[in-house]
Amino acid sequence: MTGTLITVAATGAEADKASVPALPVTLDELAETAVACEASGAAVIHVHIRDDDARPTLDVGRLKDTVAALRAKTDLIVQLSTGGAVTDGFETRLAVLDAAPDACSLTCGTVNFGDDVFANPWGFIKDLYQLTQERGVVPEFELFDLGHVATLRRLLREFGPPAGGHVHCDLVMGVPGGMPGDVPTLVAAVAALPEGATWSATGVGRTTLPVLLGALAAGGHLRVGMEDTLSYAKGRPVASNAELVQRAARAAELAQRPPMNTAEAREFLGIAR
Ligand code: KMH
Ligand code: ZN
Repeated sequence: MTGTLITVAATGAEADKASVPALPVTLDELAETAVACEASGAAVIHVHIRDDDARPTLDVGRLKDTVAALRAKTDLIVQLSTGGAVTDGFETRLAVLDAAPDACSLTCGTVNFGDDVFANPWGFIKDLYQLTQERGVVPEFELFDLGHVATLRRLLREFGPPAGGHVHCDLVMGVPGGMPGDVPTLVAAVAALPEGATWSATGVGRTTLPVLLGALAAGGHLRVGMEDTLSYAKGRPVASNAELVQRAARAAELAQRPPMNTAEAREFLGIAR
């Protein structure tokens, strides 16, 4: 049994700064969050950025500045979102790799996303996957539904292993329209993964704790953060990403699988520094 890889998804594309003042939206806020989360046990940061009006953007210049700032201030693995917001087009999402991150998310299928649709058709998925291979950016396969595992298997069959050589997935559970965030579904999704794949799980909203505890019990890794969770407990808003990382780290310690440090995480994911 290995230690626990903790990823912090600090901002996301959906929450509104006016309603969630603790959300990190500027580069300074993000860097400050990143430093606190690394000190609390995170090894990976999953990054969405915002523009000057705190709206989601995939502007490549800003993404480059973000990668540089996070590298200057932390040793965290910088994983840029290629999912962006539901309104982002495919070309814009492919261009995220121009910012040369260590890693990126790669969602393995379309999913209903509340009242919206998060579009990931096969043509886009395979173009993005091949680009990660060309650029040496390590993908994390985001699975919002069980059917996404079939597409992951197809990618590996048709195009071979990812950059870094290791398949690591993230089960994104509890999105309205995706797979539910409960233990039976978690067990079914893990059983469907390709041989040798490792996985993290994240439960959105009120599925946060069942998914966190189920993932630890089943030998998985954790993604936490304000992209997915805005209530720490009933009636108590999340005060910072760091407190979510601290709670995950405490649970991992309790499970006797303490958080991996960044060097261990790089080795685990096949990411060179
Ligand atoms: N914001 C969602 C539409 C990712 O980062 O790759 C997509 C998302 C997945 O957050
Ligand atoms: Zn994301």
